[in-house]
Amino acid sequence: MFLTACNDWQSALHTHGANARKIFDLIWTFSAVAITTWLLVMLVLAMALFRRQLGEASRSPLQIDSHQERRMIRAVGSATALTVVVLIALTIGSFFAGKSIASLSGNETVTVRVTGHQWWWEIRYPKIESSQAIVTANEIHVPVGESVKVKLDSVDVIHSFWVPSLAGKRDLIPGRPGELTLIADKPGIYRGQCAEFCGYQHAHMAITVVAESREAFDAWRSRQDANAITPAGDEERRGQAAFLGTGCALCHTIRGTHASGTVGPDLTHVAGRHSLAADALAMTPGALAAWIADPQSIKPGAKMPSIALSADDLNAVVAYLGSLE
Ligand code: HEC
Ligand SMILES: [Cu+2]
Repeated sequence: MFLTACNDWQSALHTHGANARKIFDLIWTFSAVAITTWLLVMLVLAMALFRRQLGEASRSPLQIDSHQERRMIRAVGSATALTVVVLIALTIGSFFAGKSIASLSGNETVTVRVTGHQWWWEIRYPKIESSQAIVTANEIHVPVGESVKVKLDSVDVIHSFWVPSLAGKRDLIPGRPGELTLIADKPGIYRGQCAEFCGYQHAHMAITVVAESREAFDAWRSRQDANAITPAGDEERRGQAAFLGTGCALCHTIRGTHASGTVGPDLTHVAGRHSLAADALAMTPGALAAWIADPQSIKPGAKMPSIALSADDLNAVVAYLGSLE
């Protein structure tokens, strides 16, 4: 339902938030001025060529008409002055757009920390009164119409956070935290991408923003707050044992078990997400199995090795992870 309503889910020209709208206005202003200038230049060029054809060129270039010379100096002088005025006007416009984007910050109701990793996004919601800190990956949930502070950092190389329908770009620089304010004024699923080349799988480093009502957001948050469910059936129990026994736990955390690795995404509620591996795959049992069986064929170079599991163990791990909503 969301997706059909939003084929404009990743476009700076289809804005769904105040921050993105201000940038959109600036895009239009710059484009309009540039197009007008180009048309005027073309018009003057055409006039000049036309006059040349009419015979002015047959006059000797050495014969100077001082009256015409003065007119030309005046014309070129005014065009130069106009160019300077336009440049200054655009600079001022850009300055004020930046200022009004900055003025959006200050009354955020939700804070989320986004940490860039090669090639996925770690998402953290700090502790609030009613809930502990939440860690998830590649998917940010926000309440519609509320200001959300996004704090940005990276643990390896420079990445760039860009969800064009909602806000402008901001780099994630290791050791130099940045932030931006994001407001979604319509429920929906918005896609974003890393916008700074960060290595081999840069193109497979997408992020999803789910904008939902305050009630749905609170419900999501309290689901995330809970530890992972205890496996209910035999298959899931076998899957959990295989997960904990084959090294997955060295890199992944599942709260409520002894798996507490932090190299890869937190998997406590992995099945509740829309996608896998930074939107490289949709979240389905088949995709989950394909990813675990051979992550290197899906995202070559990804920091998860292919681990040999027996077919039964693989199915059991998929059943277990698939139950972690
Ligand atoms: C050496 C560390 C490491 C080991 C061991 C490891 N993983 Fe991963 N895993 C990662 C990293 C890093 C990612 C993120 C890859 C990316 O998106 O680029 C990942 C991603 C995943 C994802 C996708 C999560 C998401 O939300 O997108 C799943 C599921 C997963 N791993 C399951 C497993 C299972 C099951 C095992 C054991 C068979 C395992 N991993 C072993 C590092 C590891
Ligand atoms: Cu990146």
